[in-house]
Amino acid sequence: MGTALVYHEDMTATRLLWDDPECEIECPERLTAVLDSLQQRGLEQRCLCLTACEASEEELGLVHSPEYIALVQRTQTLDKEELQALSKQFDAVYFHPSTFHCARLAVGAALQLVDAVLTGAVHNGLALVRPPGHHSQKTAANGFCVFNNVAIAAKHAKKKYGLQRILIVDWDIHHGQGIQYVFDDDPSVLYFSWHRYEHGHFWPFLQESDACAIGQGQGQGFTVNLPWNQVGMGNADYLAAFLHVLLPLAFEFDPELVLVSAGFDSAIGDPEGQMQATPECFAHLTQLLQVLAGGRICAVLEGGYHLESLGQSVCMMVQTLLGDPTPPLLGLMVPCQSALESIQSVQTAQAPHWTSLQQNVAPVLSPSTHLPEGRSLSLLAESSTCEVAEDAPSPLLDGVCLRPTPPVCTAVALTVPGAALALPPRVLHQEGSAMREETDAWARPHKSLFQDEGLDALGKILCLLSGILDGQVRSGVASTTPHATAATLDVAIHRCLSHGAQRLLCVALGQLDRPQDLADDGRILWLNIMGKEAAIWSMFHISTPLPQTTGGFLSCILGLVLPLAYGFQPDVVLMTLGPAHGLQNAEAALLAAVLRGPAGGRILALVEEESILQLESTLVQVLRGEAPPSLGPFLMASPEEIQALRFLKGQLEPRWKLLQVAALPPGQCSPVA
Ligand code: Q9C
Ligand code: ZN
Repeated sequence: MGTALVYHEDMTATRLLWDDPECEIECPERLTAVLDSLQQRGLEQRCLCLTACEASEEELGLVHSPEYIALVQRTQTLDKEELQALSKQFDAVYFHPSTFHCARLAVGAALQLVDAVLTGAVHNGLALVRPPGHHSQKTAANGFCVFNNVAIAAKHAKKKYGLQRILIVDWDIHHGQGIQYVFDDDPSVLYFSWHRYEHGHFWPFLQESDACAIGQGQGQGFTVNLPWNQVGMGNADYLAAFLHVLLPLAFEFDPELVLVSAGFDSAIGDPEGQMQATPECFAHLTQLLQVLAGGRICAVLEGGYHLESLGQSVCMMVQTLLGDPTPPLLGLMVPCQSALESIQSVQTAQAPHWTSLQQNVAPVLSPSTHLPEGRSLSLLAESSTCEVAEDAPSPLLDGVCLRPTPPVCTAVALTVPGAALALPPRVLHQEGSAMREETDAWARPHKSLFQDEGLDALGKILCLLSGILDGQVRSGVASTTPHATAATLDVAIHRCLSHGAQRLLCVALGQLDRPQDLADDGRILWLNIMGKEAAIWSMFHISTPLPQTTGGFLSCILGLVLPLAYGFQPDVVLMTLGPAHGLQNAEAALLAAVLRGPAGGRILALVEEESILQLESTLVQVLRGEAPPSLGPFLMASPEEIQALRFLKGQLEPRWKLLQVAALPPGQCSPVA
């Protein structure tokens, strides 16, 4: 099992044969640049490389008309003038004598990838293709696209494997209107696209790209458009879109397969998109999608025209598909006002169709907080434009981030004999221990650690924690002895601080109080998920009840825990399952999987002995990058759960801007000028 790369070098053949400034950016070097970066970083070698074959006419016919297929076929024998004349009949398209062959290979590559994933040959993969596909339609080429690779792949997955729910995530910076048209009335395909829109002033200038286009008939609610109305959207904006729109819907939809229309013209440096998201952002977007559909992700290249940015972004995605931890996301984690408005417009348009959105909309500012002219007297004045913050990293394209993987991916330190019998590769069963004097010194304030095997367990945990802090080990799972979980966590926190950790995120489940002597200086973000009442002692000391429904649990993770965690940008995460933590296996796995993101994969899971036997192997799997098990059927959050979350979010929003989902009152979609 692993990651597939599907490719054929013939796809570099098609190219523009005449002068056309609009089309010249879709060039063969796009593919060679991507392949070079993958090779340079040793990533191609780690994938299962498959050679693409041409799709059959029957397969093309899943989306395209026989007449259109015949028209593209005839371009093989046209001369340059004829090709140019035909190209003019379409919007932003060029044909080349090799176009038909390349476009059939592109579809074939997407289908082979779906086959490899759905037969279980690989977990996930990427098809590197030209021409791209998401703009092409039943009877028309459009926007460099000839056949609709991803739409055909979705039809194929439905037909050949009987899939009933497929999610398509289109993160290319253009609206994939071709995909939208194919599945407009089809509730079995949830199509999500974000795109540069500028109130209809950006190509392809369509009213149906706006948020209020939600699908037709049975398909209402299964088209999700998030229009960006300004350029300059960055990591925080993309992350907010995933946490507050895409992921709540995706979990409620519960897809069996995720297809990604993976265009990287949404990344920094791209001349088309003019956005600011860094390549690392695509590692995080990928990792967030990996918790869906058992990790079955098929990505297919769409746009991406800045060769350096494209190469780096693809590497980030592939490395994440391979299971490596994500690099930290840099920059201010503050979504801009325009992004918040866009996000709210989608929430408003989609809310009638999705339980998770009806319940998740944050307290909308009351009318009195709006100035007469409709501008918000908002809490977010600091972030009212999308310009890059001055202290944001300089256009990172100079610094090549190699994301070295430590030899030991995950280590396990256990107190229970018999656990950890069969560990997967690159997982270390840690036997080593800290020096006895050191362990004693750390344990001294805690009586509970001197009982039973307490000191032995602590010695192992200290050794594992040193490994994580020094970078020899990426992540770990450790068990604590009975009644000693709180004391162990206390020692672990002080150990991290004494090592020089600048920011430490503690997510504590069950009966664990915040250690008494911790300074409230912003170095520790303490989040307790337990009990009945939501409570806030400071912006860094928060308690929220553990929801009892899947819907409530997801709202808590996506709407509260992750916005706080990404906003805090911790060096290390301590996730602790203490007494009476009440978490199901699948919930613990999901939490661990998503908490790998904010701290570059540096996470230690401390689990009380009682739970370790049933949790150990699942936690190890997700920390290595495998998908968590399904949470089971989606159950609506209870009113009490929603109320608690609303209260917390309202209180915390002034400090933690990724929590914000409401900006202006819902705007109506207006006709394109
Ligand atoms: N400056 C893909 O990315 N030209 N197609 C727009 C606006 C057409 C993009 C001109 C862009 C097509 C797959
Ligand atoms: Zn594009």
